[in-house]
Amino acid sequence: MTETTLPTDTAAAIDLLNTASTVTVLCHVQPDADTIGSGLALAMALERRGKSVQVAFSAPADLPESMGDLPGLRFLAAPHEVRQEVDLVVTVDCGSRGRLGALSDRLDFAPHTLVIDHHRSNTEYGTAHLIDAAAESTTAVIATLFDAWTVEIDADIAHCLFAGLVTDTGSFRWVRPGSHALAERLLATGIDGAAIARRLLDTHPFAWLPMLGSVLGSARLVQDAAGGQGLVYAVIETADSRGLRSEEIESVVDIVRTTAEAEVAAVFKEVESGWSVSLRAKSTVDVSLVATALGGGGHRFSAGYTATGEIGTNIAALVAALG
Ligand SMILES: [Mn+2]
Repeated sequence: MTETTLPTDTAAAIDLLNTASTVTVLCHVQPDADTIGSGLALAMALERRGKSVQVAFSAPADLPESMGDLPGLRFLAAPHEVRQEVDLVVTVDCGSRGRLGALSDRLDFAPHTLVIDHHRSNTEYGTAHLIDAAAESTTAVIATLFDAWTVEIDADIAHCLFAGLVTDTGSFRWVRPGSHALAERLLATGIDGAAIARRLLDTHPFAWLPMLGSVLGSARLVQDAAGGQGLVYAVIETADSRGLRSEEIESVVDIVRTTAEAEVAAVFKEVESGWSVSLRAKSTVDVSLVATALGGGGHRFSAGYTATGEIGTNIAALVAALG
């Protein structure tokens, strides 16, 4: 391989993007800043190359408020507005087809589907794949793609890429060599990294505090779970989350997972269909395997799944899956 030869998957991805005239970029349900940042950055690059592009996610109806100042929001389309047939569908940060929700049918109408992701559990459901399970964020995969595709990373694109990088690395706690170099490149475009991080990660309404008091007050430690390494869990019932945003709900696991006595943390969030469960591990347990066994997926130290039925049954099932 010479220096100018691109990896096969990168070259194939660029070929698909260059060849298409109409593109739909799909983000995952319950979108986070990585999937939205990736989608909007890709849309801006595609528009510059003369493509007609839409970005969408199937649920919930509204974009999380904390992402309301990301550049490129004009590309977002409501699910019913998403074109049925396009030359290319790209999914970003979606480990499985199911993560697309009701928009997964758009994969069936497209001659080509490109999956861009960093989930270890990715099921490779496209016709082409650009997956780097070692990447910090899907926006980091997109940055590498843009370099190969000679897309200039200006401040607007950098804002979107930084949003995914800062959130998926937990404010640069889960990093690897190169993570800070990418952050430096993005910040050098003039974006306000502190303001972006504050809005995405460090801004909650006052009602967040009493919710935390109630939910954390009922957390439980199961010391003999996970082979004696311990499980700590908390339950967020509908009554706890009333009037709060997804940002407040998603924040809980980041507090619960700091428990010294437990390798694994879980937060059970009551949703319409039952429970949405977030799992975190520190260093020894691979929660992507646990989540996959329970019908979900994710990363080695951060994963999730959904479940129906009684909370007690679900806690018992998780304890059993942890071994
Ligand atoms: Mn991600």
